Amino acid sequence: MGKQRKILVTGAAGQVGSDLTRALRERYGNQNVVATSDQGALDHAGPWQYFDIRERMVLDSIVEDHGVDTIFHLAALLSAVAEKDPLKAWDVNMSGLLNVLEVARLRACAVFFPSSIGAFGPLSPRRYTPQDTIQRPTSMYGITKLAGELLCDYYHDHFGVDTRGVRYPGIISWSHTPGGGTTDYAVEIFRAALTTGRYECFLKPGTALPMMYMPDALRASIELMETPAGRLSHRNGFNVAAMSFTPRELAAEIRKHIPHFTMGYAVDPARQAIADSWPQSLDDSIARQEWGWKHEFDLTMMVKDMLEKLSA
Ligand code: NAD
Ligand code: AKB
Repeated sequence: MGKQRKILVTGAAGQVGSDLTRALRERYGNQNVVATSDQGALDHAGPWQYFDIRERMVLDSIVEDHGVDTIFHLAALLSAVAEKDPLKAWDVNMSGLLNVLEVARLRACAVFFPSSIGAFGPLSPRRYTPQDTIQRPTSMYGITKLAGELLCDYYHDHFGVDTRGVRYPGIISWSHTPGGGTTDYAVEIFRAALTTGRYECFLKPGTALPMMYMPDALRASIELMETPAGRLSHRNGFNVAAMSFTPRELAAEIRKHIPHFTMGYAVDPARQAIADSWPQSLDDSIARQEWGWKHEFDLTMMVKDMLEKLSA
């Protein structure tokens, strides 16, 4: 994004959307970033509006009124919530994305669409899962994320829409609670460690999953959108990696700072089944080659920063 942009963020009241809205406003100016969501707290430092992403005409009028040229489309139902109401998840995740792509096509907007490690499935290689490999997700969330990647490719290839996106790992952050995903334990654990000193984990102790600290996730999203288009062979669903750990390893790292912290396990079979179908780690060499992606935070740095920020 070399030029000044007029940006619309959907899902701006969520875990990623609230931090991304702040980061985009710092970079492009408060008035150039419109924050939207169907509910929750929106940052009022710039323009904001509540609407349901399934209402295409409302989306179109916001884009027209504000002269929007770039949409960061984050509104979605996450994996655990989606599995409880799969039809609604299909509706919100797919109708929402289709509305964004149609408005982007008609009004010449660029689109950022975050996919997920959930777009992989049990037939994908589980360690260092490659960029281009078999994808047969078994959760409704994963199905919508894979279909979303393909739809974004389609709108670029057939209509010339500048679609781009990454497959976020589980995102860890301190400023906002997570929205109902399988990786939420890796956020909840920090508040529990600092308050009660104990956490009951809903995944088994040895469940390895790819994770990323929020500052890296924000940078990945903005840097991809700012990359000159000519450098990109892929466009959507870039693997981006930072760290990979199990609940047992995360607890051990937290214990280095809070020695009395203890963790028990009350495994949720639904979320465990989803986690067992996802990669344990990602190969993100394509993102590193094509647009210079590089993570900054590893497990040690992330845990230290999380505890400092939450304590403050
Ligand atoms: P979240 O659940 O915290 O926030 C989702 C936001 O979407 C909320 O503001 C919610 O109110 C809004 N929303 C839901 N339904 C809507 C509707 N019908 N109309 C308008 N808005 C609606 O999710 P998040 O963690 O911030 O995730 C943001 C995006 O990143 C999602 O697309 C998610 O799939 C993707 N992602 C997140 C993670 C993660 O670990 N947080 C990992 C991989 C991918
Ligand atoms: C979830 O667990 O649903 C998200 C994700 C990894 O997509 N955090």
